[in-house]
Amino acid sequence: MKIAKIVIIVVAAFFIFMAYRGWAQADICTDLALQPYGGATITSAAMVPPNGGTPAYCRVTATAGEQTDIEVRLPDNWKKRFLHLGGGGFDGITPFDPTFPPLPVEPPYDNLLQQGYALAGSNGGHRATQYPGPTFALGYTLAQDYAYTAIGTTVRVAKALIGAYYGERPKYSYFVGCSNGGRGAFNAAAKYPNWYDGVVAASPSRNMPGLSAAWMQFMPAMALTPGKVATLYNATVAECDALDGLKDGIISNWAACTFDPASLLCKGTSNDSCLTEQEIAIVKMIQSNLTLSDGRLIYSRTGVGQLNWAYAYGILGPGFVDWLTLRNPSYSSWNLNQEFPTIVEVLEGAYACSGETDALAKYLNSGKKMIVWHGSDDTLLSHYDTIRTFYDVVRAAGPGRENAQLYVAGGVSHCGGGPGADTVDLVSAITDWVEQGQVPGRLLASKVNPQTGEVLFTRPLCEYPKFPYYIRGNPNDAVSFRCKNPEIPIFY
Ligand SMILES: [Ca+2]
Repeated sequence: MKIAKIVIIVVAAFFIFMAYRGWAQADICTDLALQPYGGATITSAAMVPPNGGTPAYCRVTATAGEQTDIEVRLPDNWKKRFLHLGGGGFDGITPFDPTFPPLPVEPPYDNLLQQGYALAGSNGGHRATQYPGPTFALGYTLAQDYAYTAIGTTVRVAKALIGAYYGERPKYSYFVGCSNGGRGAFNAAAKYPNWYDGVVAASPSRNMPGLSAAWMQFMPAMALTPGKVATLYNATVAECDALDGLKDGIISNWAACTFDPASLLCKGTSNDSCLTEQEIAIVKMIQSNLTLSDGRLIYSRTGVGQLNWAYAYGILGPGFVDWLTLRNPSYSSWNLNQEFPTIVEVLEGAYACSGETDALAKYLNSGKKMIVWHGSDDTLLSHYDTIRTFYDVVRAAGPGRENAQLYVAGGVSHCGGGPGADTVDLVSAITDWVEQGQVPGRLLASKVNPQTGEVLFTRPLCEYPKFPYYIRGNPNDAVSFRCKNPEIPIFY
């Protein structure tokens, strides 16, 4: 009887303590709105109650500089981890915006909160509601924030809030992003190396001068009908699919694929099942390295998925060249050799848009980690260029090479999609590398039904230059494949 009473008192005391702790933590959360942190004005701070497996978290919104909007989520079960989420495209919304697409290389935010990561992200320095598309680029400060400084602002604010809320700084800090957010990952490592331990750059737009020029050059491809683009894609798959040992609609051994678009030349009248000589020339141009008249390579050839989003060149090329570089929206006399020095001077010189090779090499040599991932069916950016520029960095890094890992996902489009296995948890991969010293090697990727969440098939994600080669057994199971080197690996 006496023991039972003591147990009841202890249990009651425990619950009172837990409730008090909850209230106290809620007070600490709302108190964050009372003063600025990291130079930002806190616009709201409130607890979000637990929901299913997602722990309660303190949700903070802040604004800094001209238009940098920041959101930070601080979970109750914090494991001393900080994860900075990159943006995308021309930015203008935070990665927490409901219209921001989920990334296949990271688990959903609720899962990340469950795993004890404090999350943060920004709108990249401007509000899309006021500045849609590239229109922000005419403002120097907004353009500079987009180039990279919004990253520094966000990490400063997030770490100050983390310090105030938990009473200590994060032990491990990461950055993950895709496309423009992949460029952000390189900039995080290059410009703010002391703030991060590991970064994940997915489908990155790091080579901003090269890709801006490429999109301008590629604009004639906008004339190709979707039917002709599909004919080209399907003919390439028909010829190259089995080079990886399995006809599954995925070209995993893309390095060995030498499909010649000239084989699709129209015999009679042009229709969607063939290409004219002029169209073949456009395709060959897009699938060749882009060079200046002096022979200098500025953007590597593109993969088989490149033409699928050709319509976007007309927004992206002028966005980065007319608006951001030349600051002249009505510019119309594009000339590659004439404009390229200006593009480099503005995007790399003035704005420092691209993570610098020497700074990235230094980051790697200090023991910090980097994972780079790109789909071989990317619809906007060249995985060949990502490979080429990755090797620029690791060659410069020397012994720091061991701290960088590259993956090319066969048949995957821009930041996911396409026939290939696009879903892979690179946040866990970088975390295990940083916190446990577990070097990421062969990883497990899957193709998931976006409606039902059902796993349709799995594939190994092999460390570059290896690709998944089918051996035997269930073609939907990754164990039926081994990671194999192509006969002629592409390193540049
Ligand atoms: Ca195949």
